[in-house]
Amino acid sequence: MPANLPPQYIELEKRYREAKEPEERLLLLKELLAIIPKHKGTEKLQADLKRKISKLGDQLQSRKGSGRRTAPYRVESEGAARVALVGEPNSGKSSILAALTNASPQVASYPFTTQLPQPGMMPYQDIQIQLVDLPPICPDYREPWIFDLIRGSDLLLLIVDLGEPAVEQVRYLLQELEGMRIAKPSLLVGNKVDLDKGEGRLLKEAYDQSIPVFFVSALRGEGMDGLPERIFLNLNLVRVYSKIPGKKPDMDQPFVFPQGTTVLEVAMAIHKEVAAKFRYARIWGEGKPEGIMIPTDYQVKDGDILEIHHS
Ligand SMILES: Nc1nc2c(ncn2[C@@H]2O[C@H](COP(=O)(O)OP(=O)(O)OP(=O)(O)O)[C@@H](O)[C@H]2O)c(=O)[nH]1
Ligand SMILES: [Mg+2]
Repeated sequence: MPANLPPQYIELEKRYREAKEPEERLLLLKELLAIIPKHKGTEKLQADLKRKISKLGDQLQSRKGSGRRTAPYRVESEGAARVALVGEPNSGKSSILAALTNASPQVASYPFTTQLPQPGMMPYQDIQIQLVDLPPICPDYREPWIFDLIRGSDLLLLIVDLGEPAVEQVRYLLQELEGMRIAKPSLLVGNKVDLDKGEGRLLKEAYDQSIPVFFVSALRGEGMDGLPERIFLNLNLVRVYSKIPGKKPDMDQPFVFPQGTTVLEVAMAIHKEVAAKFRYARIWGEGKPEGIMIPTDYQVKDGDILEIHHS
């Protein structure tokens, strides 16, 4: 083995040798190829990796019941919305997932710790929002399924390490997303603010006009308390509570809709039959007279209590 391989490579190779599942071995091989220094001295090794990748890829392809191959990459949707955690290796994606949700992903000081998508549920007041931790985005390592999951999300958290050049990380992430034709509402999360020596300021100067920037330390908890609210506000959702005429409203389980949803669409979502027989609706909400009648094209607001009358 050439003597000039970086420690991450050695570490990753050790994990490759220990890995048993072929799917995991294939991922690790691809990651090895992604991080191996590209120069003359490693050409033989690079070719070797490519050969192994192609062989293992073929083996997996030809396996019976190939559903097994894709299953680990699928994530069931749950909760009011899906938020994807996107960032370069080691930026702290998994640490943020662990801090905000019930999930306990693997966190480690070496890159490429996360290899499969890992969902977790983040409570925000009376709703749950799904966060999906992903493997890192980095050159030469573009698994299509990672971008499929990003595409299927409602919001992206672009997570950068403030201990490293931060503007460059964002530029790179945005370039990768654009390359995959992905344009999604995003928040910029400058993590490891405890290690920040001025990168945060540069990040704000460069991006705050276009993408809201927040600083946190997943490790120390700094700024983490405010993150669920930031996420909720940027999802542009409204929570609506239903009330049966003559009864108290059900304040336990809100219905969640995108901003701009009309009262008729709410009725439709609650029950098609209700919508068909819709007569009128009353509303209890901030700044409105109690129980005022509203037109069917009224756009519901966060916190509205709706009483739908039907025939
Ligand atoms: N100082 C400091 N270290 C942090 C912070 N957040 C995470 N780390 C450390 O950074 C390293 C990487 O954290 P992970 O959460 O595994 O990063 P990741 O982005 O999921 O990494 P990959 O899965 O490899 O892409 C770990 O050693 C964490 O303990 C932070 O706010 N401050
Ligand atoms: Mg991770």
